[in-house]
Amino acid sequence: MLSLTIPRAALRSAAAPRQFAAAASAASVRFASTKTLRDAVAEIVPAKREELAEIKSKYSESSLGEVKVSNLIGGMRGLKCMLWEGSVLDADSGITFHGRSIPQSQQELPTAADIGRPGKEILPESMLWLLLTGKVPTKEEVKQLSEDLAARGKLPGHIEKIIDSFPKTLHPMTQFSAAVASLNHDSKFAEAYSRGIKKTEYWEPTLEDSIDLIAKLPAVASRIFFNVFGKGDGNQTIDSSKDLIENFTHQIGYGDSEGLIDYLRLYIAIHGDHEGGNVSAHATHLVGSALSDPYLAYSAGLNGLAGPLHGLANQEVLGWALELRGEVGERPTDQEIQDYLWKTLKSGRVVPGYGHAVLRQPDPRFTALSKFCETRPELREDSIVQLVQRLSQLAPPVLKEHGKTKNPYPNVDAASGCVLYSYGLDQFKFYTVLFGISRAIGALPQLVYDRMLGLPIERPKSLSMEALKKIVAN
Ligand code: CMX
Repeated sequence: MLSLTIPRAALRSAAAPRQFAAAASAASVRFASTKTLRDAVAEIVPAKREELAEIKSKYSESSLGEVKVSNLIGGMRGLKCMLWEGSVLDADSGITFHGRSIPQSQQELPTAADIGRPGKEILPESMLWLLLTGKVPTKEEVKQLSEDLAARGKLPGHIEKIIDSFPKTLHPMTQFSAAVASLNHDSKFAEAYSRGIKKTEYWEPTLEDSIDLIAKLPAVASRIFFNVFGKGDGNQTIDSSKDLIENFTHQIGYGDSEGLIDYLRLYIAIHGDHEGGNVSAHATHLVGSALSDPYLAYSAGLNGLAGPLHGLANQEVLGWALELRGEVGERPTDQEIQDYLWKTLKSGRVVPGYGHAVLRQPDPRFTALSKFCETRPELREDSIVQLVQRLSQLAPPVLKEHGKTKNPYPNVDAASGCVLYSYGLDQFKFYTVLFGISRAIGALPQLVYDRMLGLPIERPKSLSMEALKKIVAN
């Protein structure tokens, strides 16, 4: 198997930026006309810096709206106070990645078939490239990136030992976040920083760490999966001719499910970025702003993702749907579903998978996953997938009548876990870990942007109620 990766020895030595460049050009030998990801990112640096300098000089004093007390006590909803390059979320039309909607991304970004693998869905590698560079990669560039990730994917022995020492009863997300933080043992950013690297060069080892981390997340996840659920082999077997998700699906023991492999490619690609204000993205950005290395920053993001109002919701949705079936049977009537929705709401619980802090229409990610289900006979006929679809019709009127949530429509989590379950991946405590593999391809590119643009440490102003009252009383 031919590896295109940057030579490990060069990287392990936490090379100076010049060496990163040299290593990267060695990686580009195979496809003479094909850029490495590092070169593609380096290309955009001058223009991005110029763009920010222009915004600073022309608009620093322009207002983006007033800050109301309701913003301060209401979770900062709607406050425009963070720069985020990869994606923008519109309340009605949903997410766009560097201006491309999910359907446009599905049309434009290289798929598994484009790099000679079975499957039709977007490769997360393609999405990563788009998020980092703003450009659609060629098939060759994606193939090269896929091979580079495969070459970086194995875990160091000390990390395996750390993961193996966790009790099986520890939630997989806690294990995931702790293992990711421990990977900072080999952080090239931390090493370069302690050597005194210049601020303008921070982005380079940040990029190296980010790519290393994205490459290793499947191995961390599959080791946890093996230890907790006893499936897969825990050995992180990686074949460089397979893409990231195909390798991962093999690692967790589902490599013979072509449907699940393709579903996971789509799932990981479209869960990657959802602009900057969501908890996992924001936490990564916030912690990274203190110049914590990408491992520490992303570990913080994962801790946020593990919350039930955020990434844990996909696990909650499945639990809720199974409870519903357990109570009223496999083929509930519409009335039984509506009654169960009311029962949930009246008991003071939220209906998981519904509502959103920004979106005010059905989540296009939910729509994309639903469309995937429509193309697959094995899913179309599955009772839990059918229940998801019926809920998406029946829940919004109930939530509207309930009158609390500003968005009564399904979000991505309404479907994501249930499809995994249908494919036999029924270890639902693992679902948020899958989301965590994905969110890295959005949150880490922003960390590269943060450092490319020299963004400062984040430090908003807080007020006590006493201080707040003094201001508003005047
Ligand atoms: N079921 C019942 N009540 C809901 C609700 C739901 N699905 N969604 C919101 N509400 C309630 C809120 O709890 C809030 O009630 P209180 O005023 O009593 O506190 C009220 O409606 C207003 O909330 P909102 O402004 O519409 O929503 P928020 O921005 O505060 O919260 C979210 C957004 C996603 C946390 C919320 O809709 C929710 O809890 N949904 C269920 C969990 C879920 O699916 N999370 C996944 C989101 C996607 C992701 O991040 O991965």
